[in-house]
Amino acid sequence: MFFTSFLILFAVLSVSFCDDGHEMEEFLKREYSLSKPYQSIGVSGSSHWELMGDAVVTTDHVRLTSDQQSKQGAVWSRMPCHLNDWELQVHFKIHGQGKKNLNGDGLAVWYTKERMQNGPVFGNRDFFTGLGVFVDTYPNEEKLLEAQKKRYTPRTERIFPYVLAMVANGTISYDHDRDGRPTELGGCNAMVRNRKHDTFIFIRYVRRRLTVMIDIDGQHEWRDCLDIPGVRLPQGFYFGASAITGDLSDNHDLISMKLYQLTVLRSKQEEEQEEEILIPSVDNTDFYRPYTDVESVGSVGIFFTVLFSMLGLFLLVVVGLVVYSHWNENRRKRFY
Ligand SMILES: [Ca+2]
Repeated sequence: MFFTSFLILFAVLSVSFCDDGHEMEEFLKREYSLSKPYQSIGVSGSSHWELMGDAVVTTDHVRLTSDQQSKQGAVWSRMPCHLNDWELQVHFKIHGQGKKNLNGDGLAVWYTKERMQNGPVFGNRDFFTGLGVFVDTYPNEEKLLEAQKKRYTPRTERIFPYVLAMVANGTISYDHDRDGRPTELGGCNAMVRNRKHDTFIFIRYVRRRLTVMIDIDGQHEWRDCLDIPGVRLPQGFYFGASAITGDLSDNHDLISMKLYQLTVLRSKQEEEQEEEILIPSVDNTDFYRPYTDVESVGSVGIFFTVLFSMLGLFLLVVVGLVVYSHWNENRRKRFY
């Protein structure tokens, strides 16, 4: 009951965050954008962007990984971003020789406190602080369950490639084997691989609302992917992109990342109420670990069942002993 009231309260709060009737203007911020020609990226300290790992620059793109096994690469902005409201348009291309599901692992777009640290999360470190938007091209959980000869339940079913957003505070791990399901904020299927036309992801953060859209069908139309209110991202984090290959591979190419500053008119009252965000979080904490919650409710349930059974048994034994001693006493009385 308490939990249900909590959910209702969260729903009401969420609705108030949905209200977004303000007009916006956008300005391209060149210092946070990456586009052709990619002059002197990673070559000197003068560039706004820095390369790492296996990433290389050509005239047409920044190739985060080539279509070869066990590669990882990234590109990171050198400058922390202090904008309130922004929109990042990412033009990318994922392509390779592998047939369906024989390719991997995907690419990620970042807005994080940390930068230039390689690791297992699409070529970036785990336990990151900030936002990650992943284009996951390999269904790890499905393959794992197949290998264990377990059935794939509709609840966990997804069509890959899958776009997913995660907000973390430095203490949450990305579950690679489960394709990030336990920490997923939202996501959508996106058939982005080996397309002839251009493919884009659009990440908008306005008034603490995170919206991700995709344009992947060559129609120049944005399609909704996820829309989450109450997302708190601090200022002063870094934009970046990374990719990784394992046993399976793909070319992960970045053609451009364009950052737009959005000017959102806020009332004086709104500005006063706006407190500085220090740690990334999402207001509706139900978003976190929905699967582990279900599992832990299950184990809690078992715990209480066992506990109450034992208490019941104990009570029965006590009642039994009392009845027995009374009966014994009465019997003795009858004898004497
Ligand atoms: Ca995966």
